[in-house]
Amino acid sequence: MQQKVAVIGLGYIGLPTAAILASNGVEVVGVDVNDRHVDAVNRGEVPFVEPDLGIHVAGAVSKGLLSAQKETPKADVYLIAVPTPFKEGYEADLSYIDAATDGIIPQLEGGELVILESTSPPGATEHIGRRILEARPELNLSAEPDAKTIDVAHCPERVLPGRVMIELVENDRIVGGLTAHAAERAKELYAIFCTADILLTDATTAEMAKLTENSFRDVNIAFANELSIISERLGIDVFELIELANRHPRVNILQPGPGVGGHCIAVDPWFIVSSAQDQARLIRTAREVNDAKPQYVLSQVLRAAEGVESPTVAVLGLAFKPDIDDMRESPALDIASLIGGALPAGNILAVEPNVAELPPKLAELANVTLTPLEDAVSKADVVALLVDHREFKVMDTAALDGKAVIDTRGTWR
Ligand code: SAJ
Repeated sequence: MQQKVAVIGLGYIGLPTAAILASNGVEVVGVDVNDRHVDAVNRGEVPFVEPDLGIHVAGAVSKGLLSAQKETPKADVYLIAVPTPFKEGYEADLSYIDAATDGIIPQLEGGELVILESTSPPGATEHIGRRILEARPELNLSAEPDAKTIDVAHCPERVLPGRVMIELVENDRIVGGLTAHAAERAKELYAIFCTADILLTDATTAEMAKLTENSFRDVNIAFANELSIISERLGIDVFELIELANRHPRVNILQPGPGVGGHCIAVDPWFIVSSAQDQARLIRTAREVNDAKPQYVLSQVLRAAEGVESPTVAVLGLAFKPDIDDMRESPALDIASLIGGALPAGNILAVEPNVAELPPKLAELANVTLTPLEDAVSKADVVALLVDHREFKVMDTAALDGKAVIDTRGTWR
């Protein structure tokens, strides 16, 4: 049967998913509150940077299989891909999910499938089910479907920004249904474009699986970050230490850095912590260790600048990871701003090859300027490498001679 799919939220996850479904012949309507996203998609364009996404969007729009609008239409399948930030106290903010659900509710007739893709705290999928029934008591979520049944499932996204179009097809998927029937139906939808295994479970396990993946990384990076601080105290090179320890067949430590950024790994573990406050001790501590790293890097910079009257500090990289312009939750950005605040008489030269102007957080500091790499390094007393962008990896390190260098990523060793 030909299905019509409505994808709510045309961001980093929703738009690629809408485009890949449409590229596979499914009729897809994208829904977004943002005019800029709606207009861009209807012109066949992508409002952000993601390799190969443009070709898929342009192709699907020109074939009439993908369009975008602000109102939620009637559809057979609704796929929710909206943000889940956290509120004060690290509790998940479900208001975008609620707004998306409220847009879907009036369109339901019975027989539809609603899938939540957004990374969510345990219980969010059940919450959607309850919200639907509260507004429409004539519908049901029965495991033995009838004409008035709504199937609800969670299928968390797990794609790495920069590799989304590849990983959407090649990564295994986890589908958790409120009922086995809902999970089976969601699996059929993902099987249209996903060539890897699609594993079925219940909704809460699927929610936790996603949070667990990102927490695993966070805990492992926290271990590496703690080792980096211990190593400095012991006067040894943490990167050599990890390289050597990783030669053990069952050891695989990740890399230390200036902290953990992005909208996923730095956020998702808090959803586990806030749903099991007393039990999630290691996960909470890992978050705290990683969140404390920017302050530690600031203290390294201040120590290196000690004794210089108006120190010039080159800060290399502002993004949250290499070769992108994304500064969400970026520790590098925090560090640059901490240094700017701590050295009012200093001259902070921020180098970020992926942007044309400083973000507001730094633009408001009079002593911080966006500076080309060579210029910044040659003028600096202290050079702090915060992101391993390709430009920094290939630069001539002879330019660093005589300067105090803080290489948080081990790029120049
Ligand atoms: N980082 C380190 N050391 C490392 C690895 C990463 O300090 O050894 C830092 C990075 O510098 C960055 C942060 O961690 O600041 C996160 O970067 P990342 O590249 O590891 O991950 P994200 O946030 O871009 O994407 C993650 C992915 N999750 C996992 O690898 C388990 C991706 O698959 C998820 O889909 C995504 O989160 C998400 O949307 O949840």
